[in-house]
Amino acid sequence: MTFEVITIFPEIFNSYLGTGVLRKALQKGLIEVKVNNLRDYTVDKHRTVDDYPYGGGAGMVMKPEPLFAAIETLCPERKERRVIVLSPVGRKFEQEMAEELSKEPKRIFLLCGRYEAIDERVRIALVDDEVSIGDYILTGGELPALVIIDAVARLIPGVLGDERSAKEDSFSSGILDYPHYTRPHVFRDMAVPEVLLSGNHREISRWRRKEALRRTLKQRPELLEKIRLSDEDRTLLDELRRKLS
Ligand code: 4HQ
Repeated sequence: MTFEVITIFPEIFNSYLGTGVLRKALQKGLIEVKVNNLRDYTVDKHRTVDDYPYGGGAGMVMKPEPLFAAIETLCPERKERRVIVLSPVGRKFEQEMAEELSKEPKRIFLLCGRYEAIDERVRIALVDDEVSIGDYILTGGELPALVIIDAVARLIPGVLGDERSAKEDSFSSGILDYPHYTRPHVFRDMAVPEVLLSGNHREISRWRRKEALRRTLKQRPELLEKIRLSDEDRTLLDELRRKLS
């Protein structure tokens, strides 16, 4: 899996990619991230990447030439690449897209915009997908690029220490994660639920499922419409709804 980032602020990536799980994954060669400086693909003295918008209006627009030069130099054959532009206008990035990308054999180009916008001809001629990480406005596409790299990388076999971790967390099941506890048994008058100390694994599973459903019902009820519920899930949900009303 190779990510080709294109940015005018390559330094942003050093700290995050140089830390923790991603640093290890890069060391082991499980993922590759090439951070390309867009200004290296300019030809003028001032290494200009932006210009005024035709038609007027606020903010600057990213010029097409450096972006075309970067992508065409890094990947002269159009094959074996997927070009993603980070933009609030894009399709929402969710776990499902992370799973898709983690199986993608091609090099994934992540275009990080700054300023107001990117010249539309870049979209038309080069971009395969526009992706948004959420409905808010950031100052650049660098954080969204890191979000995507992070979410995709942890799904690649070998990146997380324990293969179960990626499978068992929130969203892989379609509902929210259950509550977790570690020692001490009692902390500031709050005790760990006894069932977790019981050693009864069927009871523990049932409790976890119920608590996961409780959280989902409270925080993200729409998720319950999207998944297939077992008979036991329905029973647990009925119990939860009865106590709520
Ligand atoms: N951007 N998800 C880059 C975003 C954004 C988002 C605004 C993209 C600024 C220059 N990108 N431009 N949300 O807010 O991906």
